[in-house]
Amino acid sequence: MQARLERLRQKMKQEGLLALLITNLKNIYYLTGFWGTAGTVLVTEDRQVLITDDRYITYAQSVVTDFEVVSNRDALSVVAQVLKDANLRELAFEDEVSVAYYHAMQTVFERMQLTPTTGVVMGLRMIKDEVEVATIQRACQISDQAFLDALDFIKPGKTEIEVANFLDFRMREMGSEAVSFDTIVASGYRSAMPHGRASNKVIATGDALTLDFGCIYNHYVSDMTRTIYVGSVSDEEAEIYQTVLAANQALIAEAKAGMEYREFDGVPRRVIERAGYGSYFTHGIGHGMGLDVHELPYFRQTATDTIQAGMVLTDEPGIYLEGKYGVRIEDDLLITDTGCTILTRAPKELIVI
Ligand SMILES: [Mn+2]
Repeated sequence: MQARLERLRQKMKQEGLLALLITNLKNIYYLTGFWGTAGTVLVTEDRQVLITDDRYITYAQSVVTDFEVVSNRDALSVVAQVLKDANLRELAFEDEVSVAYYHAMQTVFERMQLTPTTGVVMGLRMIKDEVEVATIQRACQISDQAFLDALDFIKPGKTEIEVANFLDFRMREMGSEAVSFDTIVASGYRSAMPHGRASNKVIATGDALTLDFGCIYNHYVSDMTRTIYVGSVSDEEAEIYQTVLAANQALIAEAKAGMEYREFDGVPRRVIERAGYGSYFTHGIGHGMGLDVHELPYFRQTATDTIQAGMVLTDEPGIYLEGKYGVRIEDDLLITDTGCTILTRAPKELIVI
């Protein structure tokens, strides 16, 4: 936690921010260890304060070690006092606040310069430390095991929702606190919809079945996708499957610190293009994940930023033939200086159950 605060102060210095108001609750957890619905953080050059209310104060005092902890339901008045004590006339804030909150700030900080910022703490969160990596790894192990167990559960005649409920419940049994997003179970023609949430459709023999799911373990997420076949698989589906798998594996072979964002997307995309399915890979290759299931960085074909050691990124190529079927395979990768570590270990060979 101390290291995170130091990194934040360094970044504030680089960006010329004398005081930063942090209202994003996950950013607050990241910096302080406090997880709750009422939290406001102010960081200046020499003070860091967490403001919560009486519902959380005992808990906050027990888990937060590096911040002053204050209970006050009027958090902005506390912020105003700290700024006044330090003679500060400007305040930076996270630009994701609501318009109503911004108006409240304009009232409280009437004579101060208010500066919106984007991605200050989110930028720090891109690089995971050892504790974060270990936590994400556990979340991935839980979803790996739930997938293996689901292979025994899935039968023709079950509905997609029944399969989703099974996955969700198994992950809970293994210690997850929630799903990281609504579980996607998309069978047959619905597998061509990249985000086909589980429906009442009955799974039939001959269906492709895409399972995209993840859990939250100690606040950190997993996010994985596997496509399997029920009863049988056609030659075209098998060819598409092997193409998507080759794309997924090409990125695993190439990914390492220093790779440009556009290459992270480009390496697997070229595999799919060469196979003639380029126009059927309709989304980006992946995203960062951690406290949020979608967080920085995101990948575009024009981005020349480079990926860095400590990032946890998804590798999720897909091919979708509308009205017929689709395939997506998704792993979570930890980027290292020499390559990457695959955090999701569930089998990827073509499975027919
Ligand atoms: Mn994903």
